[in-house]
Amino acid sequence: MEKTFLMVKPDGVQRELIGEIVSRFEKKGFHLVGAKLMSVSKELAEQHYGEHKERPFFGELVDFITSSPVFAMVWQGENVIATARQMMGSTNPKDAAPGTVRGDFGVTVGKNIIHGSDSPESAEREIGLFFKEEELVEYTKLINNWIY
Ligand code: YYY
Ligand code: MG
Repeated sequence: MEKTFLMVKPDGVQRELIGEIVSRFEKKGFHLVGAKLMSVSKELAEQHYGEHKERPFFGELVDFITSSPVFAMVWQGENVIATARQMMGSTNPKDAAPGTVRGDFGVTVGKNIIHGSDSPESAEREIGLFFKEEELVEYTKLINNWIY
């Protein structure tokens, strides 16, 4: 089953939105298989956001993501990568639809609450950056029989 990497960013943690965000993905029917509250080092931030290295906002993005703890997660489910992106909403909260995390809680692009992998390749890369294999669990959730 497909897996994705989601992260409540420092603004979401400081604003006490971890529970709200986890709850949305749980209620949707996705399956949490890894999670931790952690600080992001400068090295990890630069690797994670490597695709944006040349963008003007890169320095601020790295400073922001390392400024306070994040809540890193791995979620599993059918089509979870694309569906989680829809549930997050557009990158800029001003364009994000109501009902999405960024649409409901964000105001500005620099503080948009949540990160989510944008493709199967990013998901594999980002899960590998943030989690060791032994930090992910496999378990049966009986409710899955009522989802699939
Ligand atoms: O994948 P997603 O987070 O929706 O957007 P990206 O284009 O990958 O950008 C990563 C991150 O960078 C974004 O969540 C906020 C920040 N950012 C910014 O501060 N200013 C921009 N003009 C674009 C992105
Ligand atoms: Mg992205």
